Amino acid sequence: MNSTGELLSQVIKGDRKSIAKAITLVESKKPQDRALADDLLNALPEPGENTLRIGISGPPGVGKSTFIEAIGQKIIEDNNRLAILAVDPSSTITGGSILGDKTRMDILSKSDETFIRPSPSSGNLGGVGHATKDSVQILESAGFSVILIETLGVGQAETEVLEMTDIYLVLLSPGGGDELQGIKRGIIELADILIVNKADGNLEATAKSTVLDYKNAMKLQKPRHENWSVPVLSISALKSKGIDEVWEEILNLKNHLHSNNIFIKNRSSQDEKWQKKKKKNLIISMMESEDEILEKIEKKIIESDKQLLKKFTDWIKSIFKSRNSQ
Ligand SMILES: Nc1nc2c(ncn2[C@@H]2O[C@H](COP(=O)(O)OP(=O)(O)OP(=O)(O)O)[C@@H](O)[C@H]2O)c(=O)[nH]1
Ligand SMILES: [Mg+2]
Repeated sequence: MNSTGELLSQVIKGDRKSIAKAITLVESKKPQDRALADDLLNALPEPGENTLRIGISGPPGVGKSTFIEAIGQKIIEDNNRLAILAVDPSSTITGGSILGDKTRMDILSKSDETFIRPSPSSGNLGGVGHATKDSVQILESAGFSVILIETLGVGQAETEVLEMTDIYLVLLSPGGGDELQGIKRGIIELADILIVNKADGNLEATAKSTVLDYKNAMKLQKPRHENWSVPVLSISALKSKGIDEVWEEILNLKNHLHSNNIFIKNRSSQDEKWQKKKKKNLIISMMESEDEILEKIEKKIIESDKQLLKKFTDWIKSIFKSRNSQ
């Protein structure tokens, strides 16, 4: 059996080391790994519809990891195997993974039913890696039924996570408008469930009034899914308060998406976009890795029309120049 086949069978058996190895392989940008990664991805079983992919977004320090630790335990109690992709923006600097989250997810990191994958965000602000959706597919093949993806609600991250999840949660702090919380207005419009965290101690009353503010704001807004009005809940992730209610709303929405055929439509349009994006990235990385590509085009492909060739080459060069100067 070739090495990809062996790796795949270990992944399907749920072997943790092999799952980690497979994710590292699809994250790799080395050309020799890319071919193996494609083999692996093509050989993975078709993802089933009975899994749930949940995006968790919110400003830095709002309590996303603490919330995952709390709701993760509920998810496991409900007979799920749970995988967490936590993309850590600070690891961009060290290139490594997180220590903080290991301690913030103390119980989950010791659970046999949980797999936590902290990924460096590779300079991608907000932190969704180029391989996050492929990693989800690997995790589902390994038998994980709920996948949580933690990201910052900044930059491109929110739309990228939206394009690879079934349900999108946004966490907010008590008090302060969106601007004060350092997040874009847009992120609230994308939320399926809004959660005001840290409703404990002397922030509890502020959290309650923040919930009312957001409930009022949501009334003016068209929900992302037909006949789904976005619940606004207050919780304390630290004290595990209100967590059951969040899980209940997640399951309500899951049923709503399934019974209205939205779930499957959403997934297939996401797959289509992902494939397109991967092809585009492949072309760009080929162009970038192959220094002489423009000369090759010049010599081999468009030899017949020198004028056209010059225009084409200048155009490509100008694109790269403007990209590099941004
Ligand atoms: N009082 C209170 N503090 C909380 C709560 N949830 C999280 N915190 C605290 O807020 C700080 C940040 O929590 P994290 O869970 O790391 O927040 P995060 O959103 O994952 O942070 P980043 O990943 O760095 O963006 C920690 O000191 C937590 O203990 C809560 O419900 N109540
Ligand atoms: Mg975190």
